[in-house]
Amino acid sequence: MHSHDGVNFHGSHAAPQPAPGQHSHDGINFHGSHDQQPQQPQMTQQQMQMLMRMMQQQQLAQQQQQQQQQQQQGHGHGLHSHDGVNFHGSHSEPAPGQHSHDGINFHGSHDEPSHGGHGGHGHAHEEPKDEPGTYDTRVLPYTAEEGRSFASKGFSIGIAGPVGCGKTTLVAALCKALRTQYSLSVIINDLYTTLDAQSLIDDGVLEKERVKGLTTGIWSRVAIDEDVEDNFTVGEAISQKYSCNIVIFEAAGDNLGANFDRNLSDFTIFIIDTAAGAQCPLKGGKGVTQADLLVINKTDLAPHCGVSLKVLESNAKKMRGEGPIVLASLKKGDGVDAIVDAIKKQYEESGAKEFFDAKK
Ligand SMILES: Nc1nc2c(ncn2[C@@H]2O[C@H](COP(=O)(O)OP(=O)(O)OP(=O)(O)O)[C@@H](O)[C@H]2O)c(=O)[nH]1
Ligand SMILES: [Mg+2]
Repeated sequence: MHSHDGVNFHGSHAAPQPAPGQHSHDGINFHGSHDQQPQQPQMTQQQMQMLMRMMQQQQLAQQQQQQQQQQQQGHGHGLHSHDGVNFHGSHSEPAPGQHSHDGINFHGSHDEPSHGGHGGHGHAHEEPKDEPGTYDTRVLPYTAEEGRSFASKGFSIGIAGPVGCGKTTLVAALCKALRTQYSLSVIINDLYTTLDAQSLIDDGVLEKERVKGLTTGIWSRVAIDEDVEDNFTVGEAISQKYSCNIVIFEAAGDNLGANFDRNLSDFTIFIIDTAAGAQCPLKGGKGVTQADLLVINKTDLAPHCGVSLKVLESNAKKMRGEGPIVLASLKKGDGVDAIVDAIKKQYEESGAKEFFDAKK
């Protein structure tokens, strides 16, 4: 519902649906309740189109509701839910030919934004606003006891952060730092392009076959933290094909709330950059508060942006408590060692090291 108090405005994006006999707000008379009036205004072409569109939307919402009901009875893909039972992928099976596993392009099935929520979720504007959470209460990685098997998918690192913060720069740096010791692959999410995946290939960071681009459309956040099936499927396939110890997922640039689901990520890294301002971490978002590691990148730019690194870091600490933070200038390679150390520590603690060492 809309509130006009000037502060909170909880938009509901559902199209207004006039009840029979009622008027819509744009003055279109749906059921002719002005019959006695001699000068009934004719519908303009624009009004007709609007009416048609509303009817189509209503029909689509009904279809999605039915689809969702079918899916709830539907299929699990071995993904975990947060309580350790099976996670049911919330969108329909891809049509044959929809996904391409060759080359760098892997089109997710999220191309079309749908009225009332993604693939029938219908929750985007209905759920109460959630809290950014705290580092201490974050969801921890799945353990072997909970069914985490490195045989199906390598130790997974999820890198998220706003557009342009330096995710791909970090992916490239990590590949260079880890590729001699580990079998790696990377999956790069982007809205509509595979530019980042291609640039990693062009830079010779990894062999072409080990780099997959995945397009999410507008569902960039959802693709890593809610409806992760596309990433999960590619992550498993590529891990098994190349016996990967480590798979790195880059999220498409998104907002501060993006945080990887544990099905995708044994170690989550969230990046912000100094140009976003010293207040940025205070705004919260699960990425800032609950990622396993927060990287504050582009420290070299701080003086040019009038940003105090001290204030920025202290604001980040306020939001993360004991959660680790690395200050970095990834373009120059500063901070990469600290990030690699944190990854290796978690690789060991997760049991991945023991698992892969035993296979040697
Ligand atoms: N000055 C400076 N520039 C950086 C640094 N790290 C990355 N950049 C630059 O920032 C720009 C964006 O970096 P990317 O690594 O592509 O950022 P991204 O987060 O992957 O961007 P999207 O995938 O588009 O969201 C590039 O021009 C990088 O060279 C840094 O430490 N300092
Ligand atoms: Mg990128």
